[in-house]
Order: sequence, then C-alpha cells, then structure tokens
Amino acid sequence: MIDAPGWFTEVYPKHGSAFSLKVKAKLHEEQTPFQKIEIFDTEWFGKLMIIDGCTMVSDRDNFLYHEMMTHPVLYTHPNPQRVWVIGGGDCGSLKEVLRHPEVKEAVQIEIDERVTRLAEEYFPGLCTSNHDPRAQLLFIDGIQWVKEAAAGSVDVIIVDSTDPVGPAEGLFNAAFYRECFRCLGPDGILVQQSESPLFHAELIEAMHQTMRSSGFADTRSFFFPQCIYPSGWWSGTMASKSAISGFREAAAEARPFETAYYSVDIHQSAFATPEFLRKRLSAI
Ligand code: AG3
Repeated sequence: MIDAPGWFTEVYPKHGSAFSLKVKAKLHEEQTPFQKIEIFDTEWFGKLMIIDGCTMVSDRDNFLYHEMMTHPVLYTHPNPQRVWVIGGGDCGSLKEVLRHPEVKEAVQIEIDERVTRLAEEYFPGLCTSNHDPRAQLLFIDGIQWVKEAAAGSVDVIIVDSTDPVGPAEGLFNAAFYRECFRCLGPDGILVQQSESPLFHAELIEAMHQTMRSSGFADTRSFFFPQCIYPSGWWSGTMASKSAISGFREAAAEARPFETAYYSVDIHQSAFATPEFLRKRLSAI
C-alpha cells in the first residue's frame, strides 16, 4: 500500500502511521547542498513541496500553519516592528508578517536559497510580498545570524523550520535560544514550530524547559490542525522575555487584512492546553 503508484506517502515509522496524497505528476526533484527537495502536483491539495521525504507545504492547507505561526505572536507582542523569520524559505510566513502595517522590517534568514527559488516558481501565491520594501531575504545559516546580530535588535523571531533533524537540529537547543534571547528587545518573543502534540509531547516539554533555562520568563504552546503533517495536529511554542498577559485583542479584531483561519476566537482557543500536556508542563 505504502508504495502505491500515483500516491506520495510520508511514513512515520515510530508512530506506526503514514499520510498519503494522490498525485497527478512529479514536477521537480533536486538535491541541494542541504537537502532533497521535491515538488508534486496533487489531485486535491494543489502543489506540494517535500523536503527529505517530509511534507512542507501544500497549496490547500498552508494557510493554517502560516497564519498561526505569525498572527498569534504578532498580536501578543505589544509593538512588533522588527521581525525575523528563521527558515521559512517558502516565504509563506514572511507574507503573513508583512500584512501587519506596524511591522517596519522583516528579514527572512533561510539557509537554502533553492527552497525560495522553487517556491517562487511553484508557489507564487506565497511569494507575493517578497518585493515589499520592508522585506529582506538572506540565504545564510540562521544559527550564525543570531550569533552575530546585535543585542536587542529584533522584536519577534519566528522559527519556521523543518523537523529537528538535519539542517534544523541546531534550532532546537539552549545555545540557539540564548542567542535569540540576547537579540530580542525587552518584550521580545520567539515563536517556533513545535511539531505534533500527540506524537512529540516530550519534545514540546523539553522545549519549554530549555527555553526557560535559556532566560525566557514565559513559555506557551498553541495548537492547530495541519492535516499534511504527522498526526494532522500541530503546534507552535512561544518564549517571551516578559510575562505574557493576554494579547492585543482589539487590534486583532480590527486587523486590516483577511484571514482564512486566524481570528480572535481562534487565538484564544488555540492556547487551551490538552490535559496530557498540561500535566507535563505544569511543573516547568
Ligand atoms: N515547516 C514545518 C514542517 C514540519 C513537517 N514535518 C513533517 N512533515 N514530518 C514547514 C514550512 C512551512 N513554511
């Protein structure tokens, strides 16, 4: 079954499960210095980008992930003017960030330029803000970038990476979080994609612990559906330099752009923590 012709399948061996999409054609395949990238045209999910065998983006459902990796954090920070997206080479997060008029500069720091070039070709809808005068696209290592950047030089850091293996592994440890902490201004917030609450609860717990021990005063996870990712249920985790006490609800309500998923209700409900995770996180 798993190798059924005409289907793309990502297998999760550890969790005895898999996810498949019916494909019409493979449009592209290349090995970059960092990873293998494949692009498919699918039956119902539109274009699909795969990196090292893992689903990254589909036309159909990427709005869930990109809206949730950007709007909750930007409406939690009191005044987000300077934003970095680490990873995020498909430019979907960058596009959502630039919908906020209060953002004055957004820097995307992607290690693999090919991800962006292929997104421009196959996912033009994600790249519509790449030429926004506030945007800067860099193709360098995000770990190096945070090491060299000036203290207090950013308000929000969004880590939009692949799973914590391969090129993204170094984005999930204390050394990286400490540099992010140093780069962030006084109310600065880091938000990072944090995998599946069902499959990776121990990773989410470890992230909270490591973020706190790296200096962050407050950490919160939020949850959203993402059917092309393992278990179909995904999360992001925020680490804030100051205590998080709610969000800019009136501004979120009056947002001057359209969303397909994010709303004030979604923002509030996304932070409700499932009991099995609350038990793990309550001691941190
Ligand atoms: N970033 C998260 C991808 C993780 C998916 N994991 C998997 N399929 N095993 C996606 C990049 C979107 N900008």
